[in-house]
Amino acid sequence: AQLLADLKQALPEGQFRLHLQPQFDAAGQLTGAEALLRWQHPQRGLVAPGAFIAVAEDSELIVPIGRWVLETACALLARWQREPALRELGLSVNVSQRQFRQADFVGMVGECLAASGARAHRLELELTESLVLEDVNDSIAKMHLLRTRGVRFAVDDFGTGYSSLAYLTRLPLHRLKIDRSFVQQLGESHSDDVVVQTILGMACNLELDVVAEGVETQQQYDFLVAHGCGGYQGYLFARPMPVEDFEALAAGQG
Ligand code: G
Ligand code: G
Ligand code: MN
Ligand code: NA
Repeated sequence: AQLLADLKQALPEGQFRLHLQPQFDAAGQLTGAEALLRWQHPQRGLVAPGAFIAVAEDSELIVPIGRWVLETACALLARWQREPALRELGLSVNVSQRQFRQADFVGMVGECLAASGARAHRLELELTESLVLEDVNDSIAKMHLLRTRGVRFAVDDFGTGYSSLAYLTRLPLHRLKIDRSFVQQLGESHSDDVVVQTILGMACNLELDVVAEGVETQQQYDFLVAHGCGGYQGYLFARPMPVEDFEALAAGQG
């Protein structure tokens, strides 16, 4: 209850931050980042979303919070457009189920893009399989509308859902993000090796890009490179970091 009361204050008090976790291609080039929400709590310090996203979702606070995340991400993209070292980078934003089901979700994203001047194709929205499947027709309709504007979509935590694969071909997708639970034991667990190789093969056939999440070891990375994975995110490369640190990293790479 105290958490909920504090959470209600967090947005008007300006206590939210975005941290960015870098993403790389197979050649080690920085390609962009995933935006990860953090709450700078006045007493508790920096709080990770695991501790409050569910509460925000249950209370519908996730709707204004999710809007703040998108506005902030679009403002960042617009600023990056003016910097040679940053202009090619993409930014991925997590979307919650309740936020996505809002009747005006498509319009809200459009407003964030228009107000900021961000180029839509630099923005990627991450949807989980379970979010998409919970109402496939609504999902497909909204995704197509946004896709028409240029916005890209990734399926987050891919492989953890119990979906039929048929739906994948009906969605205007750009990337699959291989869930880190499959990446963790690559090279040690035969079944995880098979799952990851299968996802990579399927993505190739469907002409989708892939990002492996939670890459922590050289062994995992070597396996993924050997099997043709194109995108990488994980502690082996970089942890989520404040925006300034990410921009410094990008400037150093460029
Ligand atoms: O670093 P990590 O603890 O940031 O994130 C934990 C979980 O919180 C992840 O599943 C991630 O998808 C989710 N998450 C992080 N940022 C956001 C956000 O801005 N919106 C939503 N809906 N979920 C987020
Ligand atoms: O569920 P989603 O994929 O949106 O959330 C990403 C989550 O994964 C964040 O909490 C982020 O901090 C975490 N994460 C990113 N890289 C790694 C990693 O290499 N190992 C672990 N254990 N977690 C990671
Ligand atoms: Mn994600
Ligand atoms: Na994920």
